[in-house]
Amino acid sequence: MRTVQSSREEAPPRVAPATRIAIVVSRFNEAITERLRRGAESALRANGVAADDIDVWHVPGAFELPFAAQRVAESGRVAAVICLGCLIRGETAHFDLIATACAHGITAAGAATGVPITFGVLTTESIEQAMARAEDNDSNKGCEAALAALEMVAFTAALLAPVATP
Ligand code: INI
Repeated sequence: MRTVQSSREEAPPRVAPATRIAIVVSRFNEAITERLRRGAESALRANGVAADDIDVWHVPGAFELPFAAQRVAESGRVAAVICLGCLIRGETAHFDLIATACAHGITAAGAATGVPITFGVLTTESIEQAMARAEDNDSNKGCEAALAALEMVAFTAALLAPVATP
């Protein structure tokens, strides 16, 4: 039997050389989303992704993330896409609309393209809660989304690997 499962506790595997990963980051609440981007980039670099193999794209807000992520995934340039954004409930009456559209859109983009697209979008009640999830440590949501992307890249590679016959 071949076990190709990993748990959250296990470190994600280091990537194959020249694995290209995209980060799509929203400019809305930029002070937070730039921290998420830095967290994602350092997690990728720490796991063997070369700086030149990280594509960073910016979009206006979280609502635009699914469209951009799907177009980037369809380009065939990258093994995974990391979406980063920040929605703060207090700042918008349409928080729920944007959050739902964003989450559903990102899920649909991954399903439509077959490219792993991960969700590093904060949905918080306050700026303080958002800051706490964007600090320079392992609880940084960008870091988490980057590690999830690497794990899904390994998952996809394992699915495509030939099965050894006895
Ligand atoms: N976009 C966000 O990423 N976060 C927010 O908190 C936010 N608020 O507060 O409205 C937000 N709005 C912009 C939205 O994502 C779109 O960019 C805009 O509606 C244009 O399509």
